[in-house]
Amino acid sequence: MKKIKLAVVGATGMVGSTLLQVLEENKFPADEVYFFASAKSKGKKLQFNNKEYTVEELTETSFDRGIDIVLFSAGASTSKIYAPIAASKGCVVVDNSSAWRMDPEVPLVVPEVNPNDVEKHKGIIANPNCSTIQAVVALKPVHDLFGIKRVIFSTYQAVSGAGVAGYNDLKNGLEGQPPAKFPYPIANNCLPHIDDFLDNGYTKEEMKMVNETRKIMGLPNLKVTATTVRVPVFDCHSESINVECERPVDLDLLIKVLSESKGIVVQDDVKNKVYPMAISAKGKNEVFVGRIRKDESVENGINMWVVADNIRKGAATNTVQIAELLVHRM
Ligand code: 25A
Ligand code: L14
Repeated sequence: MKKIKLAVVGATGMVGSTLLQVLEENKFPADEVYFFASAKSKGKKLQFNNKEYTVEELTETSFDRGIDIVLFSAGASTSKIYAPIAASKGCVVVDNSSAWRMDPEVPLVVPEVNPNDVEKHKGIIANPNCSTIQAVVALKPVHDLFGIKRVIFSTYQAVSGAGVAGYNDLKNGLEGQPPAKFPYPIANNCLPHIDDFLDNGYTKEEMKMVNETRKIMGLPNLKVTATTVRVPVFDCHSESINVECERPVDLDLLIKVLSESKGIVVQDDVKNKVYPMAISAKGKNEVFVGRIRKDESVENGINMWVVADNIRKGAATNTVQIAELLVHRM
């Protein structure tokens, strides 16, 4: 196989450090690795595969060394500037930010759903929003079996989605301190407000779920709506997903197919109080699905409860899986 030179931008962040862990765990076949972050982290030491690396400051010349794949997790403003520079130097960028996701030239990929879209890249591939990734992993088997017609997402999102600052707001808030990142206390509270509000009354996070679900699933006209809520949980997003299908639903068949789907673990045994929970999904790469039942208020309706580690499958794990798809095609 070709020798791979890999770089990580934003290596010191919450997502970046998990990227390093997942790369190690998956034995990603990199022969050379480089780590970049902002000037603030320049010179910081990182351990990777039992070797010490020094973090470099990201600059316009960072990629002038024959790098094959760059994983970006440094926020949208950094990606807007530096991803095209990396691509122009011959790198393939896998970008974790919201900067490029809806660009028609940029594939938006969840390997369990649309793996072949990676082949359409022109230098940049986008990693979807965390809430969207776990949702489409669960929706794909439903769509293949019964055809999805309308989807309603209601999310219960962890503070780790907002990075170190979000984490600190919950930790400090539980000790009575005022928030620094969120507009109101998150301790003992639920905030129906993730990312900025738009003119249509929805938040950007809600519209990411709507638009990215359509793009990843290749269903541009899918009827879909979302309410996204920040809850006082450190790690893992939980979601209630209500689906109306085209065809009659066979629940036993659905549960069988979900159980056999790659990347999904079904936890659905309510008699024994078995259902997905944030505390059990933490640190895992899979999407956990349970409370699978009919919505009897409509024809062909289903309700599901879907939980995943937002920093793993919602960010780092999905990014590494995209990079693995690229390596297999090199
Ligand atoms: O705009 P977006 O796309 O919506 O993304 C906004 C934010 O979302 C996170 C990410 O935060 C990003 O900043 N994010 C991105 N994709 C995500 C996803 N899929 C996602 N969250 C969830 N799901 P993050 O904390 O994960 O990562 C921040 C990293 O970005 C580096 N960075 C920032 N600007 C950069 C840059 N790198 C290069 N060039 C730039 N211009 C940033 O590096 C970090 O690695 P750093 O050097 O700024 O951070 C150094 C160290 O400081 C610690 N730290 C930061 N804040 C605090 C802190 N420690 C204590 N308290 C703090 N308040 C960091 O942990 C790091 O060790
Ligand atoms: O668009 O604050 O990927 O929980 C994911 C985490 C946006 C913010 C993205 C959060 C980010 C979101």
